[in-house]
Amino acid sequence: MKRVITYGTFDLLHYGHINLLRRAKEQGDYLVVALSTDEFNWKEKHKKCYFSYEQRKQLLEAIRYVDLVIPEQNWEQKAKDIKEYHIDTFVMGDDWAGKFDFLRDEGCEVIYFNRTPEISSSQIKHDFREGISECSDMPYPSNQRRQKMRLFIWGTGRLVGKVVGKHIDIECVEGFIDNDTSKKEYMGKRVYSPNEMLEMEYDAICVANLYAGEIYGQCQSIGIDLRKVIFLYNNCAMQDMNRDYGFVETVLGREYAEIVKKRYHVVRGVEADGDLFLGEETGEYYSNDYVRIKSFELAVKEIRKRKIAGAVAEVGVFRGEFAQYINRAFPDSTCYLFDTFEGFDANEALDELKRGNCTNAFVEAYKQTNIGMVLDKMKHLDKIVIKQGFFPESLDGLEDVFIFVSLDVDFENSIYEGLKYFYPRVLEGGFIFVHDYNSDLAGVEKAVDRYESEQRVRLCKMPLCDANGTLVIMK
Ligand code: C2G
Repeated sequence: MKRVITYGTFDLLHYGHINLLRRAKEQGDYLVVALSTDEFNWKEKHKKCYFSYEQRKQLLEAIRYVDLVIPEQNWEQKAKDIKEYHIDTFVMGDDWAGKFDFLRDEGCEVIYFNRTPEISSSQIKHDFREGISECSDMPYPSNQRRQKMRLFIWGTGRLVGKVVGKHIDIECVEGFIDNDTSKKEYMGKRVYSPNEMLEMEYDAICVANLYAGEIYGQCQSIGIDLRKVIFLYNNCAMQDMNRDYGFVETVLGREYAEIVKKRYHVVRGVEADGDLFLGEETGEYYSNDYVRIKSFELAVKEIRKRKIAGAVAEVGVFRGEFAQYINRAFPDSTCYLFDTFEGFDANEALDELKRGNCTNAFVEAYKQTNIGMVLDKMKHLDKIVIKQGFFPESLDGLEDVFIFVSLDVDFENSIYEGLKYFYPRVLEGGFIFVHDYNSDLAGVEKAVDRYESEQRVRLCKMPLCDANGTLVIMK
């Protein structure tokens, strides 16, 4: 018996899916369909299905080509499934062409079939939203209907050249929009002012310039329907302004929609996926400290490029929110975690309170931690060395060389002692992140200034715009 497998969401089951399943079954005698669970779809594909997993499973099981439906819960399960279900052939639509070739190493044939053109679950949702239907009295086949989509491009500058002709054919463009009313015609099409658009019928407006923020506000104030506006660039800092990627995909197609989706991040990280840290799940703390963690990820990339080896450390671990990323980024490095794990040194805290560098509430809050809570967050436990106590006494004669250190001890004296011990021991190409340098914890910046003047060194410094004003020191 020849066994075949394929994977998918199969939401709003349509003839494109059926074509795929039919051709998949033709490859063998037994077809397994790995159906994306609702959680997997939401977390990994940012897709909200119309039908639940159980409903989609019920529909698939009613199809005569399908012999077994199993859950798809993560991207990595394919190799295991092939073994577990003794699969001979893996099949996908060619929008995934090349993505799963590695499965051939499992001794499995990999086939990509042409997608059935222009139909997709997101297209169906869009059409129903717009009251368009395949069997309407208008005899347009859906691809012509797309060309009948009244699509406008906002912008007449250099970025338009990167979009039109490459991702959107000019014959699909009804016209252009520009605030510069002196522009009347562009690429052979009429140029409208934003206010003129209020009199126009439009299905989609693609903003192809770097003024997403201003244009978003302008649409809001003059009454352009933001549900139909797609920001192709610069679509925002932390929150993607494009609201419905089903609509974006309908207008732009899946491939270009994916490109646009990856553009919105503050920092184009290693994978520019925004919600992954070095390609892995990030955990809920991530979005609270996005810029520091994403900057750290880029520092990790630089350290790895330099191929330097050494230990890593954090002084001032608290609950391990940042230390977890350090440990994950350097799985081969000893990771020293310095903290009392019971709160600040009472004398130093008293001193900082007197100097007005912090408040009682601040001091109290930092007692809420313990070693177990920290270790629970660590991925490479075997690399963790707990150094409990007050710094620098907790060094306890430690000698090592470092490639990354995080100093997050909030108070002047501890930061100063941290720089004094670690800076000379960080290898060239290594980094120190000093947390709270630009914050209301005034002792931190004083410590750095004091270290530079007393040690007569000029540090290579780069302040970050993250939540707590981290200072990056490069060696
Ligand atoms: N498909 C097709 N023609 C269409 C639409 C979809 O051939 N008009 C194919 C897709 O290429 C895919 C399968 O039908 O092979 C299921 O499509 P989706 O539900 O969109 O699958 P997707 O969300 O891309 O999930 O791990 C792989 C993913 O789970 C695939």
